[in-house]
Amino acid sequence: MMTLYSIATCPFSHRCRIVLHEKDMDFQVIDVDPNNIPEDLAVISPYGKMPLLVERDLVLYEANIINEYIDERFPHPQLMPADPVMRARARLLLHRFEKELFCNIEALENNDRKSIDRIRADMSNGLTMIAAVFDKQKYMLGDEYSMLDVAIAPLLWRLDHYGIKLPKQAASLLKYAERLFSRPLFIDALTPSEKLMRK
Ligand SMILES: N[C@@H](CCC(=O)N[C@@H](CS)C(=O)NCC(=O)O)C(=O)O
Repeated sequence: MMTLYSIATCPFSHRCRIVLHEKDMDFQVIDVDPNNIPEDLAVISPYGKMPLLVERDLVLYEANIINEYIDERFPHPQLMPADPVMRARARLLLHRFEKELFCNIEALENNDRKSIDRIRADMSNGLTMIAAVFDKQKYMLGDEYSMLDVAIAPLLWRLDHYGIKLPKQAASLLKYAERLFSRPLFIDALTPSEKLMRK
């Protein structure tokens, strides 16, 4: 059985919990205290970060790498596109999410006083640029729910929690977010601490 070591409030761990719940398979999620990561996990996690996936002698870290492994190991429902061109595009977009949005998560989590206003504004601008996509389509890659939707959902869930305000032009993004949040499997994947992040 797969074991995911997760932090209950961590958006990266949240991504992996969503994918585990999307697949009909056995798994366990163990919450780890970020201020007291157990020694046996610290030695197998090179950067000391969660999430961490352990399955027999396989140890994986980095949420997107973990998620692609789960998706390939349990292909139904498939979350990465089957077509190589679409798959490459999906990987590029996952990369851009990290470089342009999720690179700010640590500062948002730490509520870094000096830079927090600028970071919130950058996040708001970055997300507003994506919003136009949802004038024409239901999900990030078209009409099918995919790994791209999994990757962005934890950030959209945390907008209020991180103090990120979106302008009116981003209304279609907020509608899209509600579409993601209403999926029963999305709700199953939330930890009690995440449930408290939104009223
Ligand atoms: N790039 C990593 C980021 C993981 C990450 O930053 N996890 C944070 C929690 S959100 C963590 O483990 N922090 C504990 C620490 O740094 O000691 C991924 O995608 O998995």
